[in-house]
Amino acid sequence: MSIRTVPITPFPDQRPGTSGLRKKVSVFRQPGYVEAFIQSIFDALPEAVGESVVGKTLVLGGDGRLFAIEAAQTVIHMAAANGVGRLLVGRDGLLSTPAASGLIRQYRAFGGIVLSASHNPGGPGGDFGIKYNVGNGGPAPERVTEAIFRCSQQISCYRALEAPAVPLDRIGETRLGEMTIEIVDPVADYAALMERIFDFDRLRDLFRSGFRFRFDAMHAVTGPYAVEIFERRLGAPPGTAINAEPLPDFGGHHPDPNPTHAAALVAAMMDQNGPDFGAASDGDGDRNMVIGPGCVISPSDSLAVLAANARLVPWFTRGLPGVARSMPTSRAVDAVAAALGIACYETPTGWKYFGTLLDAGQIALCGEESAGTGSDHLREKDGVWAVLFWLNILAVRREPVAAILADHWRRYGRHFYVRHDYEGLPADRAARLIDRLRAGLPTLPGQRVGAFTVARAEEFAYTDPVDGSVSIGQGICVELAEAARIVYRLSGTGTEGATLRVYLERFEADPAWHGTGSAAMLAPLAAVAAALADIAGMAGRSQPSVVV
Ligand code: VG1
Ligand code: CO
Repeated sequence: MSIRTVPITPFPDQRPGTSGLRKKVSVFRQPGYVEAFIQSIFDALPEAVGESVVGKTLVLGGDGRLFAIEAAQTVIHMAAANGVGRLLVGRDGLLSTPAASGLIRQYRAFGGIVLSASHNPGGPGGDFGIKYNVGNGGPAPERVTEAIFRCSQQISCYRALEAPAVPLDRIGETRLGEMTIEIVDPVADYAALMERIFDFDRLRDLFRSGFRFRFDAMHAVTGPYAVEIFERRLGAPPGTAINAEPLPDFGGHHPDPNPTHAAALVAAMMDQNGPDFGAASDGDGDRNMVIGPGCVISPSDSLAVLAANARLVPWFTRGLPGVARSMPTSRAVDAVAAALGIACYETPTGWKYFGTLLDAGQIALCGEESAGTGSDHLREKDGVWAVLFWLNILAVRREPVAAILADHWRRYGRHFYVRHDYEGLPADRAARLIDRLRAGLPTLPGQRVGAFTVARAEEFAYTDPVDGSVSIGQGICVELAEAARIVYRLSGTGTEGATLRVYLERFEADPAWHGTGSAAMLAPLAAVAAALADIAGMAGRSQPSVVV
């Protein structure tokens, strides 16, 4: 076995986005592309986090999508050549993103590499991705991802061990050169952690009482987790987890748990004789969609309900020190925090911004409007955990989901919410649209737009309250005097052109309105949002391509 040092020229497009580097599978398949990025991670760490990987433990896993096995072998051979001491790998290369985060923490690893493009589609025409997580188990902060990008632009060679592929299908230890490889059960440690967080006895009672639950794993990574936890440990009937076998192309579907892509689950939940509770998660298992009979729960509302009911869960019996949400997420959780008298932080989009607050103990629960919810139990959003949180609440309260929601809105008011995505825009046009909005910000306050008056208009910038790091250009916010808000930002996870996201929110205290649909309540605001940004003129679109 010998270490090869292979000359390579930089790829210009290796800047990580909102959550790692995501590109088409065909881009990742270019000779040397994966190698250049992985070597850049190893090269960046001494400067970015103060230590190299030499002699350290790393965690490796992914969502099993097409190209994951090839990429895992590349990472393994490069880790050995770069001096990694021990590599913990999920069996068959599988680890959900939250499980990887948990393993990094549990084994005090130096960091981890997650091979996934998360909620992006997979398969030959789909996407692949690589994400680096640091020692707290969370996504590398901006400082680290920028250092990785800088290294990728200066790279001249990578190192890899010349050796045959390492079998990943059997639990246990092997060696590759000087490196120890430990193949671990991807589910066991994660399931044990969930048992420490939630009231499993009560959950078993719930299922014994005949409670009907359906979990759609969308042929992505959470299938084995769902079968083990919901069916084997909690006694939900076999078949509770559907589409539970991870497939490289997610069965041809898009593993994004929203009403559009999980339409069959939504249809089942709208049926008179449907289950009592439904849920789904995404490619790498960090997102969740939760849904009751006849009612889809918006992720922003879900975060607020979890905050309000946190004490029902053993992990949180002493209450929450504080909560956080990403900026475009609705302010439903702010209302709960205010009532509880705890802090509520507003961070830029992306889980990496919650890490310092969680580490400092300033928050214990956080979430994003994009169906991500998580807590201080690890440092990623966590789909199966969020579903267990809801089940735990339902097991204690024994009320229908719709009643819990209605009660929540009566108490805190309802934040009507919707997101409009305009996908596949030419990048230059999308950038011009944002530039134009930015340029117009100073003139907006006081202006009358439709039935609304602009109260404040700004581009969101964030100073991390723990480490003082500053992130700018995080979205255009237009605050309206009528308890409403519009946010515009460009996606940082897409791989085709640009995606404009328009987030619409409007608060209503009066319960008489709470039963009205979001679309109807937000239609006037949507019209104003489209007009203010001149989406038709600037982007040539009269309708969003996705509404969630
Ligand atoms: C999107 C979401 C963001 C989320 C990110 C990663 O980013 O808006 O809230 O953290 O995806 O989620 P963007 O930049 O496309 O809006 V996942 O489950 O794809 O890791
Ligand atoms: Co994800």
